[in-house]
Amino acid sequence: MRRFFIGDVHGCAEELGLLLKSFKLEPEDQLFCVGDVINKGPDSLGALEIVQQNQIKCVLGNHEAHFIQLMENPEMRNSNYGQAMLERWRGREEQVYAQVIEWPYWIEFDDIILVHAGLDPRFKRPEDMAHRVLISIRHWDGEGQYLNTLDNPPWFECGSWDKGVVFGHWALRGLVDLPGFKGLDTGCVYGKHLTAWCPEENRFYQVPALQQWKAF
Ligand SMILES: [Mn+2]
Repeated sequence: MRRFFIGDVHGCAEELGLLLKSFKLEPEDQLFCVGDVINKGPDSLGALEIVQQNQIKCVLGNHEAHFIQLMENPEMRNSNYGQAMLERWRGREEQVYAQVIEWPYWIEFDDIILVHAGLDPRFKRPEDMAHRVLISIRHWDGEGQYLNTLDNPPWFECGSWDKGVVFGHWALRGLVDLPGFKGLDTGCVYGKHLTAWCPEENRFYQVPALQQWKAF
């Protein structure tokens, strides 16, 4: 059995298909996405379809969490902003909602924690951490208030955990390959790469973006 952890897809459905092919999958293999499967890129519905067809287990990214929030709050949903956000789903937003509402904030294995953005350095267990930290942290300010202040150190330099942490969410930083930390957002939607990591082989898999889908 091999596990494949796939970085931020952001609607790059074609690249996701190519990446899956490169694994040369065997029946026992298991597939996981680090969240932010949707938005920004050319084909979010297509990406979600591939996730479903291949039984890829996903954790929530900030983009899915925001979509859920929009769907669950009538005042947000009915605003001009909300309507514009929902238009991209072409009437299939209920179906998308039914899919992403099943995704957890993290998945824990014997040896690995999978989470979209990262962990709160003050705690050992994701159960004890705020959801907003799990889906949006990059830099650690010491108290969990400001999660993206560039002067502060990356969260993974501020704590230690018993298990390896696999995450995404940080395209600007790109691939993180440290003992115990694998950061897989390599900016496919920005014209860079879609990356996966297989712990059983300790190997990265990458496909180049077919084009730059969004300005960096
Ligand atoms: Mn993200």
